[in-house]
Amino acid sequence: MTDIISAAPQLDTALFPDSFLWGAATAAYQIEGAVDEGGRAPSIWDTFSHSPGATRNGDTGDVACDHYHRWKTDLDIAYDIGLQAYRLSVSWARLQPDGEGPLNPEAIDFYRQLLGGLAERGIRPFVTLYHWDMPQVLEVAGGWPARRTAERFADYARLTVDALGDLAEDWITVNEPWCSSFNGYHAGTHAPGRRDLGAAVAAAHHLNVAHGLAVRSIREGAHPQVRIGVANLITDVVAASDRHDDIEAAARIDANNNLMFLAPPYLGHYPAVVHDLYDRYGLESLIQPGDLKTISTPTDFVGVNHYHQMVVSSDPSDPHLGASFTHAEPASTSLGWSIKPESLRNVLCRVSQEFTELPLYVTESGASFHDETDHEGNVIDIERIGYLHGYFGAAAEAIAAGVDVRGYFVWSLLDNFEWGEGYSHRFGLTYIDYETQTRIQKASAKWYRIQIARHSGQPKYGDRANSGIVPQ
Ligand code: IFM
Repeated sequence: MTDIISAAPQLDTALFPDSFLWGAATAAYQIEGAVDEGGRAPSIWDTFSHSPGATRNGDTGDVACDHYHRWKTDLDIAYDIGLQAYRLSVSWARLQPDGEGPLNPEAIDFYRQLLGGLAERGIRPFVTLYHWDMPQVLEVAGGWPARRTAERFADYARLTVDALGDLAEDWITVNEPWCSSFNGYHAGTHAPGRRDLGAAVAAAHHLNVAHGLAVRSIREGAHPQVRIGVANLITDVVAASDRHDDIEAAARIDANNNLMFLAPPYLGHYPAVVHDLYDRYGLESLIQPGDLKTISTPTDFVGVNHYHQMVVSSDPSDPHLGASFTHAEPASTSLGWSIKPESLRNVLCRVSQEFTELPLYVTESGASFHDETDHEGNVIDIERIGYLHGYFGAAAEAIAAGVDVRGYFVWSLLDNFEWGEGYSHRFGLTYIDYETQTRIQKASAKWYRIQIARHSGQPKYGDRANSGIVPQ
């Protein structure tokens, strides 16, 4: 293993600023399990994953990585890798099982322990308030297509930051609203599994409103000084050719996937191309006076989740966007996504040039493979090392071009429940044997530890030497 890692390509860590944060990310429903414990109520993902045929192999998050019970082990792994920052999400269905009213004290206690464990290990938390596990009761009441859900979310956000904001200074309101709205309410491939484009458009606008209302409500709460951002999935969209119809098709995909969620918070409007697509599905009539001001309430940083490049062709047979796409060559992950590092550089440069001068964090980027243990029990994920080497290098290129990239959270710290794909694709730096819940640091985790140590030699946040934690 050591030989393999030392033969692997190494990052030029001098290209990253001294204060650069080396992190990894997870999300509650993907790792916690314990869905019936601690006063948690069902979320839309519990309902969806238990619906026949909804996920690959009928997989659910019922147990997942059992992180709810094994969080100390997992934080020790994070520490051992040398992570300086860890992005996690808190579960709305755990913290506020009824979708309104006071928070659940057992859940507060759990997350206070978890955040306290990070503090002990000198790891800076970035906490996401909504990574897709809305209480089912709110979906029954209308879900994201109902405006009231945005108001419920703002209340939950404020109560949560009031309860935990002394332990975490960096908060992310909503993760990837494109997935929640269009996968959840139009494609039906994510919870709640609806197939109604009008509902998806309403969900998209209300997720944007939810973000803005949450920023305001947090600022009125007990910890107004916390730093706040939203994490969008930003895809590098390119036209398959220089033909006019392909370029127009790419613009429509870009409008749907990127502009609908990037323009309102930073530019304060929906661009004409978004209105052209969605006014006939009710967008204009959903926008109430003051909404765009609310959505563009100032924030402190931008979360960029990025995975791949899409190559788009005009496709008149597609009734939604008149477009079809392939994933860019040359290499691909187990999900068929391209491994094309310049796509990360492209989106980082684009966000800073076209949308905002706020600091950027790569809040997710990573690659799935069908990792397996070898005869010695090791997981030699050379492809993932190649991916990380390329994508971190692309972040360095963006930094060299003047983009203020402050950190990078590898998706993911652990193999986990990959939503509709269940457990069939592994994104982790850490291999999970789901039968035994054994954790094995993959070669990529060991490679990452070396890069972090080469860059910094010591942690950037807290004082690890005095933490009292002595990991194995
Ligand atoms: O696993 C997901 C994560 O929850 C959100 N962003 C994309 C990842 C990989 O699909």
